[in-house]
Amino acid sequence: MSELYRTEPTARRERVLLVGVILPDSDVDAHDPLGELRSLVRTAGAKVTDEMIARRGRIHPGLYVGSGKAGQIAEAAGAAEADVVVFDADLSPAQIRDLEKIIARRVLDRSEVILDIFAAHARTREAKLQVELAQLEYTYPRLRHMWAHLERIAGGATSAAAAVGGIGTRGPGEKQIEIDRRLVRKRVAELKRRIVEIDKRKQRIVQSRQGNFLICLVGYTNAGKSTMMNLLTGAGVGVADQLFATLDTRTRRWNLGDGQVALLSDTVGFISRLPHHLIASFRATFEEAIGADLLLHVADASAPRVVQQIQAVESVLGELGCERKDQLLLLNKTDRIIDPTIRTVLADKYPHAVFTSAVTGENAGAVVEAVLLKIQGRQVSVTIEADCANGRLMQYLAHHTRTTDKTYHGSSVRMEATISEKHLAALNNFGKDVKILTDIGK
Ligand SMILES: Nc1nc2c(ncn2[C@@H]2O[C@H](COP(=O)(O)OP(=O)(O)OP(=O)(O)O)[C@@H](O)[C@H]2O)c(=O)[nH]1
Ligand SMILES: [Mg+2]
Repeated sequence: MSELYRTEPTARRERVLLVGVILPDSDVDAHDPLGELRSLVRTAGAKVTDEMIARRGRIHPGLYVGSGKAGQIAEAAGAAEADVVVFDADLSPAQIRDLEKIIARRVLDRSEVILDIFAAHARTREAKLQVELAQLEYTYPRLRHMWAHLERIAGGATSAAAAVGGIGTRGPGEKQIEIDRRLVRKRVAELKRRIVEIDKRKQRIVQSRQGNFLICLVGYTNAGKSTMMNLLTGAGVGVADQLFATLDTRTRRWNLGDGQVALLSDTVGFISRLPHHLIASFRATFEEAIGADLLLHVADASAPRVVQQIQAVESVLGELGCERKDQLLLLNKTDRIIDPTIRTVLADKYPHAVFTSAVTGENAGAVVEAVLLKIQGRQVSVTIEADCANGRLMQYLAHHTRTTDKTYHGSSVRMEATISEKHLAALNNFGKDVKILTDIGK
């Protein structure tokens, strides 16, 4: 069944009508409610030909929007010569089926578009298996309804070809109609088994790195994580002005100077309302974040919805059980902030964040310093008296202190040194071979 997996983008650019549904408690961008869905659909390779907004007091259980609105959507789709109608919502398979009957075109929801992009961007075997599982679990029940009345839709759509390919059909595709439910269940079980193996292997890899300080870049998709990885480590990983450009994690050595080395990993971007199946099946990809000592949260400070994006990332981190991890917020893309008051507002809201630009390198030094501080703790100046005969102690001091003055008295040495609080505390392990005489940094 693996040959069913297709990642080739379709040759023809499909025409899409976007539909946003605003409910009283909707948290959408008032200026551009469909902005994110538009980017998603474009990233999936389709062309947005028209957009509509429906305001409702509550969701219509059968059709999501009311039947009058569904009729208007059908008319607008016809006028825009749209092949597909994409809703900025998560629709049930039954809602999709009933909407398709009225609209006479393929209807997709937001999660299916995200899954479609993941399918097109998955490169490694591991990422492909994960996407396939998520699609079989999420898209398959929806596709089944679609095939049942496909012929009628194909007749009604502007292009019959459009109804059987393109956006939302990558991955387990049109041949799916021939697959019986039992086989799908078998395949899902098989994929889950293989993904558990991948997950275990990944956990072993992450564990084998213990002893190193593990840092993981996390953040909203397109925030600049991969660009930041390149700036900090010279890794040369792929960067694109696209949503979900990165689907595979990379880990690189990061030399922070001062004798300090860490491992830095890049990860899949997050998005608000990330399909639950994706989080579950991409767990192995998030293993880096789960096992990290420090999360570097990269946010696009030039995005109008940066605050909501930061919240969305925090909520996904919560789902992964990472909410209590040590974090450092990097407010990236400062070179694109036009209105200086935005910077002031953000600085007020996130007083511990570092403003930076992965493209111009602004404040890269401050990022390194902030990370060093996280790794080593605060630096203090002290006078230390140590027994020179203790070789291990001498080595420890050479490694973890910067010394400005040293005087020898018999078999002991007295040094004026700068040391991190963490390393200073660890000096207790050397017992009476070492004495802290002054602690002037506190
Ligand atoms: N102007 C500006 N553009 C940036 C900056 N950082 C990243 N970009 C651009 O933003 C786009 C996305 O960057 P990526 O590094 O691919 O973002 P990402 O967070 O890895 O995105 P995904 O892997 O898709 O989740 C690219 O076009 C980058 O060149 C920045 O500081 N300033
Ligand atoms: Mg990336």
